[in-house]
Amino acid sequence: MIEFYFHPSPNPMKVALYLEETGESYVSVPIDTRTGEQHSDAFKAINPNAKTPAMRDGEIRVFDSTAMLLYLAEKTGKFTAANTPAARAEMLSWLMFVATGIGPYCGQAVHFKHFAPEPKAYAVNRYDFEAWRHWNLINDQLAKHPYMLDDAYTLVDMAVWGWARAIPFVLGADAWEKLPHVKRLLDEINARPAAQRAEALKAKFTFKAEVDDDARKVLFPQNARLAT
Ligand SMILES: N[C@@H](CCC(=O)N[C@@H](CS)C(=O)NCC(=O)O)C(=O)O
Repeated sequence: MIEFYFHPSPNPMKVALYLEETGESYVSVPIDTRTGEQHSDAFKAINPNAKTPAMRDGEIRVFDSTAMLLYLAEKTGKFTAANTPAARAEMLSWLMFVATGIGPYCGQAVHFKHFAPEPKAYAVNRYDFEAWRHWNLINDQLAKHPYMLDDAYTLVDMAVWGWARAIPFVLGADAWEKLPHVKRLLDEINARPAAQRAEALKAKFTFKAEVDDDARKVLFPQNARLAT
C-alpha cells in the first residue's frame, strides 16, 4: 500500500488528485510543514529535500511531485499521454513547464508578496511578472484546447490544478478576470468527485494554520543567517 506524505498545499495536492482519480490504494500521512515535521530524520529518509509531497510504495521511495506523477503514470498507465514520441514530448514539456515555471515562480511570488520583509518591491515585481507570464501561457493553451494535452484529461491538468487552486493568493483576487480558461478548467476539475476527495484529505488531520514566528523559522531557515 502506498504511503502518501502530504500537506494540503499545491504540490502535494497534484498527487492527491492523481491518487484519487486512479483509485490507487494509499494511506495519507500528514506532514505539518508549519511545525517543522518536514525536517525530521524519518521524513528526510524519504525526501532528502525536506519538502512535501513524498511517498513510499513498498520498498520504493519517490519524492518531488512531478517525479511522483510520472512514477504513478508509469505504474498505472492512467491519465497519461499516448505512447508516441510526439504525444510524450508534449506531455513532458508541459509537465516540466509546471514543475520548473509555475511552481517556483508562484512560490516565490507568494513568499515575497505575503511573507518577506521590506524592501521587497523589486522581488515582488519580478516574481509577480513571471507568475503572470507563466499563467498566461497556460491560459492560451486552454483557450485552444479543452485540456492541456488537447482533448484528454491527464496528469498535466492535475499538475495545473494543484497550483490553479491558489491563484487568488498568488496573483490577486481579480486574477480570474484575466485567466478565464484556467478558471474553466479549475471549476471543471473541482466538480469531479476525485478532486472533492483530495480536498477532503485536509479535514482528516489538524494542520497548523498560522504562519507565526515559529513557523517562519522552519519554513524559511535561511533567515537565521541574517540574524548573525
Ligand atoms: N519541487 C518540489 C517542491 C516541493 C515544495 O516546495 N513543497 C512545499 C509545499 S507546496 C513544502 O513542502 N514546503 C515546506 C518547506 O519549504 O519547508 C515538488 O514539486 O514536490
